[in-house]
Amino acid sequence: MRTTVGIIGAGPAGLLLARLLHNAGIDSVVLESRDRAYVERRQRAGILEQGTVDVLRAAGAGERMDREGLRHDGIELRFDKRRHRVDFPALTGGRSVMVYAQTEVCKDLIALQLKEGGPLLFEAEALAVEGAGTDRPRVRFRHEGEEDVLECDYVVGCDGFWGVARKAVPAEVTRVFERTYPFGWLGILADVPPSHDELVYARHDRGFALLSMRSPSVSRLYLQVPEGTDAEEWSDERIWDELERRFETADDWRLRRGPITQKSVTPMRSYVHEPMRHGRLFLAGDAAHIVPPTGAKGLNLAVGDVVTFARALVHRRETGSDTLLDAYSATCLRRVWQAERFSYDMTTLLHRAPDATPFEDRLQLARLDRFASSRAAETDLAEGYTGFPLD
Ligand code: RFL
Ligand code: PHB
Repeated sequence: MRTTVGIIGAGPAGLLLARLLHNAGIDSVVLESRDRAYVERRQRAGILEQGTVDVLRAAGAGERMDREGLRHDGIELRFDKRRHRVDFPALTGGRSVMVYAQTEVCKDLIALQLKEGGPLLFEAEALAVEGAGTDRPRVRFRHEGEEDVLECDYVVGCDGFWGVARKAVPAEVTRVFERTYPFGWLGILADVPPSHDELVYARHDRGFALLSMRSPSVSRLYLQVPEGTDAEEWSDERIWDELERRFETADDWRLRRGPITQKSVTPMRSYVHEPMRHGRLFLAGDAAHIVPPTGAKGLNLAVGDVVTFARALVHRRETGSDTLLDAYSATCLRRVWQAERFSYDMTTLLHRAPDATPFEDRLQLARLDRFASSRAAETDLAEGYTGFPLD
């Protein structure tokens, strides 16, 4: 098999890249190790930045998002039983975010790719990227029990944190920057209308809690839990009781309970692999970097990376110049590090470390109180949350 761009992974990064290349008349093949149902059901992100929404629309993948997605103009910060709303458009000159689940973004992009785009092979596992430093990189993969080779002009590793593409970057040119956190998130989906019309980020002495949603009738909620927690240790009643405690307010706000349909625990990590390119191998999305989910940045960063790659390749086709491809890693990393900073700040602002001292607790409350008293502090948060520009 031969193609211009070999794409490993059909998460948001790989699927959107295939779509952007198709629209530019550049052929690609996508290899995805899992089956279609698995990819379409994997519960993850829920928030799309303004820039991501614009990219999906321009790519012709925004039709259902515009019908079913929920535009959100703010979030609520909850601490000390107080509530403070951050108004995004007022602070950022009109920017907002969209609640539209990653599962739905993937479903829309898969349907488009199968209908109009190049090959998208499910249950096709990349085994290794070879010849990244040459003009003819190859992906060795296994599909339907047979080993095969995909020969490419470029390979883009969109295969997530556990993928194989990153391994093809030689250790001597690689630098990894990493931080793990001593807690994780227990996430649930529940068949109950969201208890608030915007997301609620709550800081509590017992730990962080987040109220999010998937639709007007489905709630998505998260609880900070100790690292290594087994979701089965948490009965439904225990989850609701704990959420109720952490979201408690001084007014008459009430948490609605309903049947829990899914339950899982996610570890938290910050991770950056530099550089994001080696020869003709490019890394995009979680394959190159991870942020803790508190800032809702992971999917949006993946989108930024593949837009940057697609632009650079189109530029090369139009001008013969490699300048933008050569700048790929540095261009992406600037934005990545801003998202790393923002996600780290949001995480340390809202979570309670197991060894937190009373001094640190007070500092957290003081940091939160700044948002309620300083427009400059609020503006910084609103700019970070609604997203850093692609350019
Ligand atoms: P993905 O989605 O992990 O997709 C990688 C794909 O590659 C496949 N793969 C392989 N295919 C072939 N051969 C191999 N050897 C392969 N190895 C792996 C995998 O099966 C998979 O299909 O990476 P991508 O595309 O870079 O997308 C990144 C996002 O998924 C991720 O950053 C976000 O989900 C992070 N995230 C959030 N991001 C946001 O922007 N907003 C949010 O609100 C948000 N909330 C979240 C999140 C992540 C969470 N978890 C579970 C980590 C909430 C949670 C709880
Ligand atoms: C989600 O809805 O899954 C979600 C929303 C906001 C976050 C993280 C996850 O910060």
